[in-house]
Amino acid sequence: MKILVLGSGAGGGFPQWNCNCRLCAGQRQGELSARARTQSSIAVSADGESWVLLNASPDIGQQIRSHPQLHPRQGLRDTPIKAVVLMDAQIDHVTGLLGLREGPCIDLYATPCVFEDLTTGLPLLNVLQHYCGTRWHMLPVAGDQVSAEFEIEGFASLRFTALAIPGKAPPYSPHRREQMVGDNIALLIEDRRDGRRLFYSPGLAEVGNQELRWMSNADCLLVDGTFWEEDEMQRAGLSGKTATEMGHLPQSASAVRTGMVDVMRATTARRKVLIHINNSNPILDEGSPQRRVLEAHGIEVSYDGMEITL
Ligand code: HKS
Ligand code: ZN
Ligand code: ZN
Repeated sequence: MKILVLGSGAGGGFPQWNCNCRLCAGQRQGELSARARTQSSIAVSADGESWVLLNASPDIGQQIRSHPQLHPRQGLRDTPIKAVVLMDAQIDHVTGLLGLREGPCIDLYATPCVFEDLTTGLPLLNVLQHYCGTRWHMLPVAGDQVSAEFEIEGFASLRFTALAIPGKAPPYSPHRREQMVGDNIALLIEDRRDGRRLFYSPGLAEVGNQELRWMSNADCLLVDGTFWEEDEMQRAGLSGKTATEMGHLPQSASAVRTGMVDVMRATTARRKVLIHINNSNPILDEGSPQRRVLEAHGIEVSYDGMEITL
């Protein structure tokens, strides 16, 4: 299985257009050793020819342009992107669908909650009916069904499993205030040819026993790297909200919970990689002490253009 990191940043990317924090300003001035990052999305392939997009970032145009694997090959109009799977309905994960409007009808895989949000609060799919249109593939993760196995046509060797994870519906969602099963999923992708598994979860609010079991079964983890600390945004004067309130488990442990670093250390995955990194996160600075901590535990920080072969 091949994995392309198209974008490794959280919403707003890095540096964020309106942000003058130490990291954003430092990156702009060239004072930090820190790469710019687009908003998160990855592409997965079994054969290196056909690709599935996991989330569709608002930066999709730039992301496709800078990855030759995703360029048209045969014929006048063509794309190797055969399907899109959505992990949630957040703006930074779905608005790239509009950027695919010039192409063929989009084969779209998502939960009932996400299809609902994208036809009500943020009616992207209604809009797309006037362009390429979308073919809906419902992932039955809702109510008491917390996981669903599925296949994607053209990717015969890949076995996908969608897993309900704790999280929130987007701010614009009609049911923002009452969490529902299916608002957020993680994905486990196994290549039947060699049994290798990827666990992908760019927005993970909490790692319970179930999540830890799924993570322990993976060869590669590509998980929520949004915040280093619970009160990172508050301490930098950027926001009043904590990581928990925003639906992201920080990498550091806090008084009340284990952090993502310790969670990853408890697993045996060969690759442990962070994605969806917010502009406020000190791990963006390659010279930071936080980056040394990650290195000491064999944890990688993904970057735009990173390629992983499992
Ligand atoms: C900034 C943003 C922070 C940010 C927050 C979240 C909150 C939101 C919600 C996120 C993201 C970036 N870049 N989605 O101000 O620095 O309230 O539901 O997902 O990508 S979480
Ligand atoms: Zn986000
Ligand atoms: Zn910033």
